[in-house]
Amino acid sequence: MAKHTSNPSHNALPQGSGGETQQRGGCPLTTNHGVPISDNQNSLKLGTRGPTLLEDFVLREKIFHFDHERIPERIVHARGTGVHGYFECTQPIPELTKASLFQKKGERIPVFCRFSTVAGSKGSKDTPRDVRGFAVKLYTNEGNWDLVGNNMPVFFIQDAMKFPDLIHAVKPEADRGFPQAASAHDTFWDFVSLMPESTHTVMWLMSDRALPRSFRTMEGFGVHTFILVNEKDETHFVKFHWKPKQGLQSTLWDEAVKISGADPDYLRRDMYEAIQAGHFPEWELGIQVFDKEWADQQPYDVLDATKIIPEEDIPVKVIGRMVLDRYPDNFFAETEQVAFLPTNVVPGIDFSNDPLLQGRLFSYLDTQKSRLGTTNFHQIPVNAPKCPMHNFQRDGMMQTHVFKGRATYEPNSLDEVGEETGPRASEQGFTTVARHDIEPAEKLRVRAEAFADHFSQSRLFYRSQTPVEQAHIIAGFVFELSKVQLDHVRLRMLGQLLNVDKELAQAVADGLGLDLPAPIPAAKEPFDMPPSDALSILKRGGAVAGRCVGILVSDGADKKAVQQLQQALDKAKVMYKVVAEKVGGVTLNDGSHLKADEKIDGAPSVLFDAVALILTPEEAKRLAKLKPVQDFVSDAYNHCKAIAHSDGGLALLKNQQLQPDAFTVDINDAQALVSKVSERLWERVPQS
Ligand code: HDE
Repeated sequence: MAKHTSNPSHNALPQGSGGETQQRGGCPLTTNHGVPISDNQNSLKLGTRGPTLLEDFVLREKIFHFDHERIPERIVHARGTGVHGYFECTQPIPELTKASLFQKKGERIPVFCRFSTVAGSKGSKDTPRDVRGFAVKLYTNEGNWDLVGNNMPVFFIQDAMKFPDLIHAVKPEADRGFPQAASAHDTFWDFVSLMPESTHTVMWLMSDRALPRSFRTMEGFGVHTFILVNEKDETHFVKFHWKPKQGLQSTLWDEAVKISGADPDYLRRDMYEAIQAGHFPEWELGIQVFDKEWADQQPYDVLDATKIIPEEDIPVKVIGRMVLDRYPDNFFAETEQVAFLPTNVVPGIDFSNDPLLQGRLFSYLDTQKSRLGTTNFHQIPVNAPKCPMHNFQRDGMMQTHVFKGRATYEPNSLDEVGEETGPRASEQGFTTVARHDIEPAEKLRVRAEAFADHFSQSRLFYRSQTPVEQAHIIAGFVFELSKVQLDHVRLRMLGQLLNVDKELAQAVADGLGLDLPAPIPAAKEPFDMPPSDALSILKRGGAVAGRCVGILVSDGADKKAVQQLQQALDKAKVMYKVVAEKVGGVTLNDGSHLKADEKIDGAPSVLFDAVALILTPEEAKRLAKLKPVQDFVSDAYNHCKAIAHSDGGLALLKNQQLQPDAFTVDINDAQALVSKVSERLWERVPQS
């Protein structure tokens, strides 16, 4: 029999559920309708061992709600992590735009930012080779502006018409349901090898940009050309850039593969831990501004989303900064339910005629209705504007506003009898700017001639990379095409690569053990553009603060060395985790106890930017026999990371036949480790 507990008095109950989200300790447990519950352990049965009764509304409500906890995942970008923060205007640009967020230096507005992978399901890993979403909702005082971008400045296709085909090709193959979160399969390469316009973005996808070390070390791009409109209705074209203060950094493919086994949540955990530790990631918002006359002189079309504007041609002007400083309180309510809409623009920002952007303007509103189930998704707190919002839209599923009065239409004259009339459109409101550059034309289902050059910028990207990065791109192509089982697809892709760079195509063919086919004729002959350093990660580098070091310790490790290292890391704002054979920790040489954060096989060195090996020679000898210890050391070395070592640590390296070099430093020189935390010694491993 259920034990009877006395019900709390109704006066103590929280106010009706609507806004009540605080789960106070000790407050009465109730049903969704506010009825206090006395027993949350047992269902209502006939006798002690009899069948459960249908009348048990407490059980049925609980199970009913549980059964419906999931909502459809996003059709793309299903896996992501969101963070709150703020945007601050650092350089007002009233001459370019009337958008309120760019008018006053120092003015801050809240933002919500969601980072994502594209192809994988919600439960897939964080570190596949993939484009990353970089979507920012800026809650301005004239409505929400959503800058729904990616970590690559170009896209696979030029026209929205091809988006479902692209996504069908990259998602798990329709008959077999795999591979998950991977582009290394027949259908993806079949599609892109038939779509020369994809080549430029495929170059980015094969590069280290597709393997970010952290969401914090990625750039963000609005991709499309947008339009800025000032008070006088003058217009300028604009491209938006987010530049990370943390610098750029990626992982190696071998690391990414191992990370996905060790910690499938690597990127979201990294963001969570950095924010918990007070290392708030920051990006500068930059703009490339140009006018129609300039655009008309370029050898590519600025409305073509497969093209960049080299930063050497139009420098990026910094106008603001974004700081992310608060992890959501509730993943589902915020990160899962956030709905980004490229149609969310504010007065002062307008759309260009980019045919990919134009298609997106339909898609996002449409998808939110099917994903969130109601046209009232804008009322979900993370989606609601933080400025006043009034209109005559009413009712619908899950309506949470209780509108007063009977003014649900406009015009009305209800004020004449003393009633509220409701809101009115104002001249200050959003107006689509008149564009005089669009000539009257026929309706045509065509692709503009100016979109025809698919290879010049693919070549520009490849030739702007360092030799190390070029080697990674070649290895990326070789790996992916090795997973393709259709010979004709491999050959066709090699034929496309010949249009990009002959040496690249030859190296990929060599890696596959294939002869080069004849080139596939290009729609427009590519030409050479001057290399752009901004396209390389390694030419730009990363910052030390916010990185993470793994400190492997053994019993008897020198306390002074451990402390000195910890102090140096703290001073440089570098995070660290203590790793030991057992999670209980170790006894240091002064008899004190050092608790471990991780057990060695739960924290392989792929999870860290650099490592320290603080072991006694005796313990090093014993631990060298353990596979996770061997991997910890050899992976750190082969992934070209800095390694600080005690004598025992050095013995571990030698035991693995690893030669000391400029990036293996004495543990007593903690500063040497700190200075190398965001770098790699590429000479350690031959890159081809
Ligand atoms: Fe998206 N995209 N997309 N996309 N996209 C979605 O909207 C779509 C494109 C991007 O964290 C979906 O709410 C079409 C380019 C991000 O919630 C969907 C086309 C760029 C996110 C959709 C594109 C993006 C999405 C799925 C071609 C970079 C995640 C769920 C016309 C500029 C936002 C959703 C988040 C999400 C459609 C192309 C970025 C289906 C039709 C180009 C970052 O509406």
